[in-house]
Amino acid sequence: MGILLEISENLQRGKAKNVKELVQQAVDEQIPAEEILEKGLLAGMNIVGEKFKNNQVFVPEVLMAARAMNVGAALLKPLLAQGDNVSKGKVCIGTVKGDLHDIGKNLVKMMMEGKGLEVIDLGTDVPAQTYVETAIKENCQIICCSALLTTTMPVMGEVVRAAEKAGIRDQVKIMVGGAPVTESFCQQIGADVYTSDAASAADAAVELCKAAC
Ligand code: B1M
Repeated sequence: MGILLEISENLQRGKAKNVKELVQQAVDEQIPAEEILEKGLLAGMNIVGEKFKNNQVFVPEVLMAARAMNVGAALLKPLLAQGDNVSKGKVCIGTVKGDLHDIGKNLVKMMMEGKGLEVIDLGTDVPAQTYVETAIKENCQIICCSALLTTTMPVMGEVVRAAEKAGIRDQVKIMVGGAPVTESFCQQIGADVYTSDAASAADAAVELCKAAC
């Protein structure tokens, strides 16, 4: 069995210790970190997601898989985050109010840090006002919102409106993403940029910061 498949299968079984060892082995074998992430960890998480949807696995199994995913991703972090130390811009990021999913948000953060952006992590369950207050206090060029639930996506619209109300909408860009979010939803709520994955979110954020300077 290929090592990436082994990572995926151990992640699906929530075997964090095995995942950690296998990811380290893959790194030692010089497999690129992006490939280990995509074809090992994320491939396994996608299968868990499908099984969760079909009631073949339940919350405890998903939590164990998520833990294994985080352990593996933490090992890859220094390899994915190889940007220089000069800050290319400042961003605050969080998963919106009512939503506790943080794996994708953490990946976006990791990729952004890798591109040299300074990232303030607001965590999960973040109210619209907190994004805006942080952007003002910390002088962020971008607010980044992640949502994984169709029921929490509307909070992203609240963030746009809160930024307008605070009078900072022309000074801050708002980026949105997460599995149920789409380009048309982004346009509908008046956000600036939607990207479907963490790597393109980081690229887009760097471009937005360049344009803002
Ligand atoms: Co949840 N869950 N979950 N869950 N969970 C989903 C999202 C779901 C699709 C599963 C399903 O039914 N198929 C479903 C949502 C359905 C819907 O809204 N229509 C669902 C549900 C229903 C729930 C609960 C309500 C279940 C319950 O309790 N009955 C509950 C809600 C809790 C809450 O948030 N209030 C719940 C709970 C959980 C766990 C706690 C068990 C766990 C989360 C653990 C954690 O995050 N620490 C969990 C998980 C793990 C999932 C699935 C299986 C995997 C999500 C994930 O991490 N994917 C998920 C099924 C699925 O998505 N297929 C599911 C991997 C991650 C890397 O992808 O986050 O999409 P993602 O991020 C991607 C891109 O989207 C993008 O970059 C990332 C990688 O490139 N991206 C951005 C993300 N944010 C971005 C921001 C950007 C740009 C790109 O710019 C700012």
